[in-house]
Amino acid sequence: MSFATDEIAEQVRTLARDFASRHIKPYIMQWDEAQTFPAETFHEMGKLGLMGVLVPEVYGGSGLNYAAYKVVIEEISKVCGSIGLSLAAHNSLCTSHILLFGKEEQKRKYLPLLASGEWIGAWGLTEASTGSDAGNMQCTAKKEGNTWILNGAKSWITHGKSSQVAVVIARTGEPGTRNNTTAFVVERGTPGFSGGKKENKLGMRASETAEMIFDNCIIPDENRLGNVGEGFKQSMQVLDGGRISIACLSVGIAKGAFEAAAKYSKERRQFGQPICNFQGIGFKIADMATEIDAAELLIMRACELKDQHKKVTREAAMAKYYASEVAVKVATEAIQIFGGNGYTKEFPVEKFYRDAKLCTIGEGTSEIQKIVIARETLNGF
Ligand code: COS
Repeated sequence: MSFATDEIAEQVRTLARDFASRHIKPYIMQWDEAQTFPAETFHEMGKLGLMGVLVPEVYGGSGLNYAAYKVVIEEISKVCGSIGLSLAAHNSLCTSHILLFGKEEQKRKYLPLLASGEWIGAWGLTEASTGSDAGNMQCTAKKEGNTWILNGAKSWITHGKSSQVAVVIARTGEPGTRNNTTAFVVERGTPGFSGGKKENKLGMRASETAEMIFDNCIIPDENRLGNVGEGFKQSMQVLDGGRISIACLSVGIAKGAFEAAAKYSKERRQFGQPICNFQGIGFKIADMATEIDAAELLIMRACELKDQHKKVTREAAMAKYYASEVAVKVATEAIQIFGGNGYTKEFPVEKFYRDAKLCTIGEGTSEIQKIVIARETLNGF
């Protein structure tokens, strides 16, 4: 396994890096303080092809592979975790669900709007009482003639208020089995569909997280994604890709924090010399660099398998678990290297620290990843 990326991925890196430095970096603290979700920034990223990285060109996307997608999420997240998170959720959850399980007409209708960034997507699996136990959801869809009537609420949804379209997974059978949920596409403006409470969060504050509420929301059967009863299994497959995204987001945050801390350790002087000369700091730098590289290697393996259309459940869970824990650790050490300065909003690392924590929770906690890794590993014996 090598760190070499192909020419296309390098071009994408330059594009994403340039966009992040000109259109994201100057505003991150302002957005963070006010919890502003900068929808316009996503429309602009759409014009550059960053909102449909994995979508084939025939549906208006960039038609790139996971290796290039990794670079996009990482470069944006190095500058701002919030924007990286929203970009990842849009690409890998809502858009990927339609790409993986939509009928041809559904793909032709929705993917060009999502890939161009004209529409921002949301994905509704989680509910207030069912986070890790996602299969136990309470939101229902009842068939009436050629329509479905949705009732219930989804919680912790990225773009729950600002999205123009959402993929929603609802119970279509009796509780207690994993074959009783179905996925639907719900457009904003459909009567009975509204955005609810917006969360006030520790980090990732410029990425909107909100409830989606369904009150006798009537959807045509043509908006059903795949077969009745497949919602949970589809979601698990979507999350295999989503977890790679969160791993990329994590490594982006870790690299952002690391680069800031490494530079600072060479500039900051104590006892008459730069603090990087002290072994206490050097050992931290060594651990941070090694763990970031290890996380990146796990991600590259998962991306390679995904690009080969192989099952990636175990490798995606490993990459997500390890990279997210590394992000928290690296951001914590970065603050330690910055000392008192790192604890203030004058320096960049406190934001990396707050943003990083989400990565060990969203799209399956570290504990859920360990369950998945253990099960998949033991299956081989
Ligand atoms: N790919 C394809 N199929 C999968 C799969 C995957 N990655 N994971 C599970 N399935 C299938 C199983 O094979 C099983 O199929 P059968 O009924 O045909 O045997 C079915 O789905 C049910 O799987 P399982 O029995 O493992 O379901 P559990 O309820 O035990 O759930 C965990 C397993 C805990 C792994 C799952 O609920 C999970 O990932 N929870 C976290 C959800 C999450 O990440 N939420 C955050 C979303 S934030 S956007």
